[in-house]
Amino acid sequence: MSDVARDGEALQGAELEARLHRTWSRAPGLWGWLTTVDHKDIGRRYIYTAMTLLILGGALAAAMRLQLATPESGLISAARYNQIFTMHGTTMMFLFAVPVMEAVAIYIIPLMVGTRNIAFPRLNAFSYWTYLFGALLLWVAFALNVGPDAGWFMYVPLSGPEFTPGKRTDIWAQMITFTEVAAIAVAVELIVTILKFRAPGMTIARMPLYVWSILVTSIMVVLSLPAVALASGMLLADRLIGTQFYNPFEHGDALLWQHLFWFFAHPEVYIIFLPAMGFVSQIVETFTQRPVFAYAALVLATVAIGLLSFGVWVHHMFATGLPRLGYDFYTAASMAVAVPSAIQIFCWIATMWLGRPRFAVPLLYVVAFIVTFVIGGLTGVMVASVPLDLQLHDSYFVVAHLHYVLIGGGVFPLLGALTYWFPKLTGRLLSEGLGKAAFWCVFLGFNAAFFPMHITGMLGMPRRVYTYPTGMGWDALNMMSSLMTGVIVIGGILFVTNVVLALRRPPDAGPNPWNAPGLEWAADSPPAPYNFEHIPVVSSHTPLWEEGPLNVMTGLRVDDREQVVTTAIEAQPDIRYPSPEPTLWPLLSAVALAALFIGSIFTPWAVVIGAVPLAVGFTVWFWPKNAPDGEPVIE
Ligand code: HEM
Ligand SMILES: [Cu+2]
Repeated sequence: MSDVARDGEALQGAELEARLHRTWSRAPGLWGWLTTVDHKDIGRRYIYTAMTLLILGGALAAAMRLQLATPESGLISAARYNQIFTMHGTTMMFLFAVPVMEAVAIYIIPLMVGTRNIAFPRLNAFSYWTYLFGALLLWVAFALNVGPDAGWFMYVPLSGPEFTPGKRTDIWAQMITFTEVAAIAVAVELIVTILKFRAPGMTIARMPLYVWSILVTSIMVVLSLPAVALASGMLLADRLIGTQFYNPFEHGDALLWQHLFWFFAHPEVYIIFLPAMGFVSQIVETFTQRPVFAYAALVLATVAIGLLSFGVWVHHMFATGLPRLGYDFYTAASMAVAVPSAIQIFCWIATMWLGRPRFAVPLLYVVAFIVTFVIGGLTGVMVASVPLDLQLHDSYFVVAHLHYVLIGGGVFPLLGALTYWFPKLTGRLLSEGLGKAAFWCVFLGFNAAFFPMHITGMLGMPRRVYTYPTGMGWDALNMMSSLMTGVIVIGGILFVTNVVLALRRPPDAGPNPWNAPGLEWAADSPPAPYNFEHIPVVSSHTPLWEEGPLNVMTGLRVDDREQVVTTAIEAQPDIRYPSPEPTLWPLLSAVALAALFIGSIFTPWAVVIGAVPLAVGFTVWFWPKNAPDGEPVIE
C-alpha cells in the first residue's frame, strides 16, 4: 500500500495541508461553483437564499401592514392583497423557515460532529438546486401576476377546480412538491451524517444539544412532509385530471385536506422550533462558559416534543365540528407539549443562573426568545382550550399568537445563531454595537407591533381580511401595529448593514473567538475545504473545554476523499468511506426534474416525457465507479 498517502507521523503540517487541499478543493471559477459538493459551499448558498426569501416575505408583510394601517384603505385591491397574503405565508413557511433551519445544519453539523463532508454530498447539491427552482417558480409566477391567492393553507373547496380556476393554485401545489423533495433529501443526509459520521468517541450521549435537535427534527421531516406532498399531489390531480379526492359530492372528503395539511403543518412548527432550541443551547453554553444544566433532561425534552407534536394537529380544526372525545384528546395533547418546553426553558435559565453570563448579541437574542416564546406559548395553551378557541378562532388573536411563536421561537434564535456562527461562516465577527442596535429594533419593534394584535383580535377583528370598517375600535391598534412594523424593518436593515460592513473587512476572527466548546470551533474560520487536518477524537459533549490539546486519529487517505464511518451509538471507528467527487449531474438532474414538475402543471404528458431526461441524469449520476466500497479501518 506504499502508493497510498495517509496522514500520520510522516505526513504533517504544511505538506499535509497542501495535499488535503488538492484532494478536497473544488475546481476554480464558475465550473467549480456549479459542480461543488462541499457542504460549506452549499450550506452558505442555502442560507443566503433562504435569508433573501425572508427579506422578500418581510417586504410583503410590510405591504400588508401599509394596507391595514387605516380602515377602508384602497391602497391594495382585495385580489392583489390575497396574492400578497398567500405569498407571505407560503414564502415564510415553505421557502424561508424550514429551509433556513436545514441550511444552517448543512453548514454546521458536519463540522460539529467532526467530519469532512455531509453524507450524500451530491444529493445535497441536488436538493439546493431543487429548492432554488421551486422558489423561482413561485416568485416568477407572482411577478407575472399568476401567483397563488387562496392562502398558504390552500383549503379546499376554495382551492379546488370549481372555485379557483386558472393556474395559480397549481403553481402553489407544485412549488410544494419541489420544496418537499429538497427538504426530505436534506433530512436524510443529516440523519446519516449524525448517526454514522460522528468523530470517534462522540457517543450518542456526548452529542452536543444542537446535534440532538437536528437529529429529532430530521426524523420529523421524514415522517411529516410526505403528508403535505401527498395532499398537494391529490389537489393537483383533482384540478388537472379530474380525480375527486376532495369532492364530497363524489364521495371525496373536503376535511381530508385539512387533516393531511395539519398533520404536516403542526409538526412543521416544531421543525422550525427544535433547531432553534439547539441554537439556544449552544449559545447559552458558550456565553455562560459552562456546560448546559441538566443535559439529559434537555435531550429527553427534545425527543418528547418531537413525539408529542405528531399528536396535536387537530387543534387547528376545532371549529370544523368534531366528536367530543376528539376535542378532549387534542386539547390534552396540546397542553402536554407545554411541559417539555417548560423544562427546557428552566434548564437554560438555570445554566445562566449558575454560570457567568456575558450578554453579547447572541445571548440577547436568547433572552428575547425566552420572553417572547413564553408569551406565545401561553396564548397557545389558551387557544388549545376549545371554548376559548371557538371565540378567538379566525381573529387577529391567532395572528398575534402565531407570530409570537414563529418569530420569537424561530427568527430570534436564528438571528442569534447567525451572529454566533458568523465567524465560522465568513471568518469575521459582526460589530457588537450595530448588532445591539439591530437587536433592540427587532425585539422592541416586534413586541410593539404584535402585542396589540391580541387586543385587536379580542375586539373581534377577523384575520385574513384586506380591510376593515372604521368605528369598530380597531383603528388605533392597527395604526400602532403598522408603525411599529417600520421599527422591525429598520432593525432588519441594520442587521444586513452589519453583515455587509463585516464582509468588507479582512477575515481575522481566528478559529475560536468566543472560547466555545464545540468541535466546529476547532476548524479554521472559515474552515478549509477538508474541515479538519486530522479527524478529532472526543471524550465529552464539550470537547474544546477539556484539558490539553484535542486528541486526533490518523491514518486516513489524503490523496482520496476518505471519511471515517463510526458506529451509530458508541461512535467506534468502523469503516473508511470514499466521499463522492464534485459533478455537474445533480444540477442537470434538478433541471430535468424542474422541467418535469413545471411541465406537468400544463399537461400530464410532461410526466411521461420528462421522465426520460431525468432517468438519464440519475443514471449518469449514480453510475458505479470502481471505488473501493468501505474498507475496514486498520489499527
Ligand atoms: C416583519 C415581520 C412580519 C410581519 C409584520 C408580518 C405580518 C403579517 C400579516 C399582516 C399577516 C396577515 C394576517 C392575516 O390577515 O391573517 C401575516 C400572516 C402570516 N404570517 Fe407574517 N409577518 C411577519 C413575519 C412572519 C414570519 C417570520 C413568519 C414565519 C416564519 C410569518 C408567518 C405568517 C403566516 C404563516 C401567516 C398566515 C396566517 C394565516 O393563515 O392567517 N410571518 N403576517
Ligand atoms: Cu398546531
